[in-house]
Amino acid sequence: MAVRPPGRPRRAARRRRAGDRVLQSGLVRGAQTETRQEAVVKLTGFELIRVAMPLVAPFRTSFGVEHERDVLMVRAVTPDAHGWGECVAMSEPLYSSEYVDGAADVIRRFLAPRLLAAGELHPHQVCDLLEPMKGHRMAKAALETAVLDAWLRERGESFGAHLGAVRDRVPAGVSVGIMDTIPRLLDAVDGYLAQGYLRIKLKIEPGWDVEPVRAVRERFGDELLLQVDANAAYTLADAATLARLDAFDLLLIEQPLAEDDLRQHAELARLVRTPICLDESIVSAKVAADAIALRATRVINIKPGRVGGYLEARRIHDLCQAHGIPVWCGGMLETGIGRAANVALAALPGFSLPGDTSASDRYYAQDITEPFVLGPDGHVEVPSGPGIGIEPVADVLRARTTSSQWLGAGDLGS
Ligand code: NPQ
Ligand code: MG
Repeated sequence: MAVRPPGRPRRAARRRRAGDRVLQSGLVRGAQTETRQEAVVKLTGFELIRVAMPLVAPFRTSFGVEHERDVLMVRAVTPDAHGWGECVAMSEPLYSSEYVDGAADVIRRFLAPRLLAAGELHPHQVCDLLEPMKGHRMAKAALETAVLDAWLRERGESFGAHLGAVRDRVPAGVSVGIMDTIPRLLDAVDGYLAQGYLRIKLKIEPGWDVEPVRAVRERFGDELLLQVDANAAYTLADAATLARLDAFDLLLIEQPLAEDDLRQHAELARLVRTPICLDESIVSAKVAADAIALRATRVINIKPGRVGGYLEARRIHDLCQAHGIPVWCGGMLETGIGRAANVALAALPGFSLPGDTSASDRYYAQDITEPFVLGPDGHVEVPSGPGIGIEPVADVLRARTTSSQWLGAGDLGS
């Protein structure tokens, strides 16, 4: 398979991306409707807000058990608007190398000052301005999303419209944690199916794989859309165990091996029939192109935070579309702020599988925004208002905030 590197996209993508650079709006919508001034935002500063969100139930994965989500919110402030970005880093570096204190630190010391020093900027310039600083994609994504949201709110355009959404609602799947016993797992899955979820994802680890999958398949039947997620808990030496999952007609096995095991995933793909889907490994469009070329992945889980933002997420979507690779939108236990943007992304045409775009009450008894609800048909609605289309509820945000800090454009150099 000939794979086009992301540095050299098709002509249509190249045109779109060149337009991404600066002043896209003016070029795409007719320059007469918009002056240069209106195509940029002027940043007054950023507010970093730490929020403690208790989970409705402990969530166990192969890397640990979570009881509470420790969330870093970024609020970008301009003279006329503000915008929100939710950082998906966890409190400990268990999913990937990033963690929330580290993200807050790199934003405060290195990333926010670069954006504030730029004065006026177009949101599509954020990525290039932060590019000299290596890594820290989740931190960069939160900043870029906040700036993009502020810019879109100033223009009255929705996140979905800007990204290229083609649907006003998206099918919802749910991620089911590792349980103590199989009967408890069956009860949990039964409850989610009763609520209307259209696809079940079981978290697996060595010792909790073939039997739980068999039990769920036997109890709920062949029609159930079922997949598993190992969060990198296996090695190639486990190929025979993973091949036993072939008997259960899974949609995919998500991230069986380590983040940097691209070649070994390609090897594993030759030993199992179930499609492999990468999550942790796909940290950029460049790696996505490599993984496709190596045949290490047949499906990709796109998480905007993991890849440095929604614009890079869209590039991966475009790349996958060009290569016939189905994508779906992952989740990082986002509050309504991050969920709103994810749901807009999931409305792009290449998202052909249900995502981990569950309703708010999957994770939180009280979300920080008006809750996302699961429609009776198992779909979640894409917000249509300006920007991400939703705001925190002031009282809830206040009650859940554990600390906040203002990073002002005027404070640079101190
Ligand atoms: C995944 N998410 O697809 C992840 C990983 C994950 C919905 O399965 C706190 C913060 C706990 C982030 C647990 C889902 C988490 C987390 C799991 C992310 O791999
Ligand atoms: Mg995953």
